[in-house]
Amino acid sequence: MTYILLRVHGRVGRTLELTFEDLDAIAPEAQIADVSALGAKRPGGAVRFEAVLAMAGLETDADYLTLHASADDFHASVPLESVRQQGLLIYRQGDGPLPSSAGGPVRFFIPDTAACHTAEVDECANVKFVDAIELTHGRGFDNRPADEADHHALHERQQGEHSAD
Ligand SMILES: Nc1nc2c(c(=O)[nH]1)N[C@H]1C(S)=C(S)[C@@H](COP(=O)(O)O)O[C@H]1N2
Ligand SMILES: [Mo]
Repeated sequence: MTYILLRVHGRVGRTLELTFEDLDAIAPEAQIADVSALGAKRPGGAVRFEAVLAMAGLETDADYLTLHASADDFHASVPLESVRQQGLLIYRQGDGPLPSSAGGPVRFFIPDTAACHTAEVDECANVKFVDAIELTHGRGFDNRPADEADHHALHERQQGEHSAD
């Protein structure tokens, strides 16, 4: 499996196009064996977002991180500093890729998030099906649900999708 899972672009030193093998090759110190030990609902292995950022390099004015999931057109933009150290990219289960049922191929995960739509960095920012990470100056595109009604509607839709597969 050598196709590109994740593109890292925007205000970076160089654009990255990462495959499963690229993520797997990142240093063991930056790999997390199982995120369920950190409170994730499903098991999975992750790599520290910071390690990926180090590969890309950052322009000095980059201050927001925008997570893009084109699969279902979901996007979240959060202050870079708030997730820089804690953010994880879940990308594997055992030796294989993360299945879409667990948010794969790549799921962003921030341990200890605030409750949904209570803060810029909330559980809703744990974006599933991430295919691009964009570094920006100022807040990027974000279509997380704005209030409880929108949030409820989103979860109802997802419920429908899950029971359909
Ligand atoms: N791609 C994508 N990621 C997403 C969402 C979504 O609709 N699409 N929903 C978000 C919201 S609102 C929440 S609360 C969590 C739910 O995660 P779960 O499905 O693992 O419970 O995923 C977040 N990530
Ligand atoms: Mo949410």
